[in-house]
Amino acid sequence: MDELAGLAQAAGAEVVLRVLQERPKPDPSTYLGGGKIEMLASACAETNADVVIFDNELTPAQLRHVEKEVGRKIVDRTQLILDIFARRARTREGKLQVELAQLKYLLPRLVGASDALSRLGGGIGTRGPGETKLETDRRRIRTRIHSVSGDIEHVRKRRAQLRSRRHKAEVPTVALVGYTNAGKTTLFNVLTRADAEASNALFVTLDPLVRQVRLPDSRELLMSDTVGFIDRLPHALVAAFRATLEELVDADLVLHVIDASAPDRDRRMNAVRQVLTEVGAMDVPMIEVYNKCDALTPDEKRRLQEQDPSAVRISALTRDGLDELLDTITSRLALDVQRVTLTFDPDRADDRDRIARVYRHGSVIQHETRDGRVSIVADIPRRLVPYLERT
Ligand SMILES: Nc1nc2c(ncn2[C@@H]2O[C@H](COP(=O)(O)OP(=O)(O)OP(=O)(O)O)[C@@H](O)[C@H]2O)c(=O)[nH]1
Ligand SMILES: [Mg+2]
Repeated sequence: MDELAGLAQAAGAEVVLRVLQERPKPDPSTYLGGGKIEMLASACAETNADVVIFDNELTPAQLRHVEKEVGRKIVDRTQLILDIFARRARTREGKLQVELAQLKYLLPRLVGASDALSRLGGGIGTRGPGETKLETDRRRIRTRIHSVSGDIEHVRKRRAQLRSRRHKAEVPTVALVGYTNAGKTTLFNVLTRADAEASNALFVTLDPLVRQVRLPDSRELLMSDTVGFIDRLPHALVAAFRATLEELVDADLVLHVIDASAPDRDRRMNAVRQVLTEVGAMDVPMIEVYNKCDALTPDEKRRLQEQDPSAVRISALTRDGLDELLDTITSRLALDVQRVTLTFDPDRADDRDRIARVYRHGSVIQHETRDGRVSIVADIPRRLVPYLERT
């Protein structure tokens, strides 16, 4: 319920009342029991609530029933999350992805519900693609889904091209993932000296950002920050954000950023792993990074250490543990430096290209030309040695 309240705030609502119902399972047609609905209706009247938000997904029939009985706008968890995403999306790609998810959420809810269209994008902030399209029929939605999917596919291809160009540059990519509010952007900013927006609200970051990280002795990597995850992330959203999430599958290393101070830490970690599985990113090498360790009591710190001795514990806020984190990243990516002697034929174009890359990625100790051969002694990141040696 706390998380739901956080989501409601992120959508611009103020929480005035929380209601729980305990029953083995929801009523298939009315969702809540009869007494509970009456109680909810009068509580809404007393507190002047405009909207009732449910932590679950309601069927169209349940939704209509509750709406009629309570006389308030009803929003379910999925719609709430879609609404936040709609408010936060900035780039064209982000907006397209959210629109696709909203349309897919809407389509099955159109059946027999003449008022359903007015629900399109109608969470709290009402920023969806809807509203202006009240009269849109199902066929037009299908057409729109088709065209948005096409646009997203286009973006996906362009991303793939960018990625392969990056691969050619032989600079490894590290992707930050984690539950929303875990501190990904804060860590990203500290490591890349960027100033992306970080804040104590849910789903602040939607559009992926990639920046360079330069370490001492010319080690170099690209870091990407992206959308956070949440428990029961609407499936339509995961599907729509596939283009964004595919960046993860292609990363050389994933940092799973964990809010170590969250009371429901394990549940959140599992939610992240589930999304990673869904987008096929479980095979990418991963480091679990426990962030916000400054907010732990000494006792909690000790327990964390005992539970997982190999975990990296940091605080992006106080910068504690960042050196250790960088060392771990370095060794996992084989960025540690190795001294090698390489010889090249400067008459060959591919060798001239290799020489340029030795200078770009390594530090050259000695450069000699003898009998038309170039011989270079250099310190080079271990992962690049196979690329730079003559074959
Ligand atoms: N105490 C403490 N707070 C932190 C730390 N790192 C981040 N925070 C706070 O946690 C909140 C969320 O940080 P963000 O960096 O925006 O989190 P995020 O994972 O990018 O979140 P979304 O983009 O919304 O998914 C902010 O209020 C940060 O100041 C930390 O090491 N210690
Ligand atoms: Mg963020």
